[in-house]
Amino acid sequence: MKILYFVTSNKGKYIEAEEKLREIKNIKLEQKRIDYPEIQADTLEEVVEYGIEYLKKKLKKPFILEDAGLFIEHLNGFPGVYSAYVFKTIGCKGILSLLDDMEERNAYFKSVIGFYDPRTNEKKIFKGISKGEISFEMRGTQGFGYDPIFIPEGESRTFGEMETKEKNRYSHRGKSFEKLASFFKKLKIENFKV
Ligand code: ITT
Repeated sequence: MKILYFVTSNKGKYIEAEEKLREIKNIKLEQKRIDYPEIQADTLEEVVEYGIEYLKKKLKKPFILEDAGLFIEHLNGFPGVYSAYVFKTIGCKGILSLLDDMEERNAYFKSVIGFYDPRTNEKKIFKGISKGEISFEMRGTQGFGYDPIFIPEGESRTFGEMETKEKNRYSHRGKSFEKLASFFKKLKIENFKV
């Protein structure tokens, strides 16, 4: 069994990722709480690239990190790369107030995963997007972050009203981790040296 570190402070992310990678029998995902600088940048990709460069000097085993954000069309993509700060300051209620009773509520979540293997210097980026809309009120107690106000396309429930497995079927993270899982399936496990 090979260990793959997931560097994140967010237990909810780890639970969702673990559900997606569980079928890869030879890999065990392990949450690692190490602070890394989340730089102020224009894209999630830049945040992830910087995080890899910082962490590769500290970790001796293969690792992943992930940056995600909520992009609201009517607010020109806000909070986007500022999603964590905005969540800490105004939260879901603040977002609902900004949108007021606006009918135009399209939004999407994006997830960017960075994978790095220090033994081979291999670096990979995997992305996933989930389109949907912002609800008119908070609904549900499952998940984390903006889940109670995001309704994915083709659903009437928010992510906050879904079990992990169901959220993963629609979510940005479900999609990016699906790509990571396919990458591991193709990679001969003997070559995944740890
Ligand atoms: P890390 O330690 O992995 O960085 P984080 O919670 O700070 O954990 P991000 O910076 O990637 O994660 O997330 C930015 C914000 O978006 C943060 O407030 C999250 O709660 C929120 N968010 C990310 N993914 C989400 C999801 O699937 N559902 C709801 N909110 C999400």
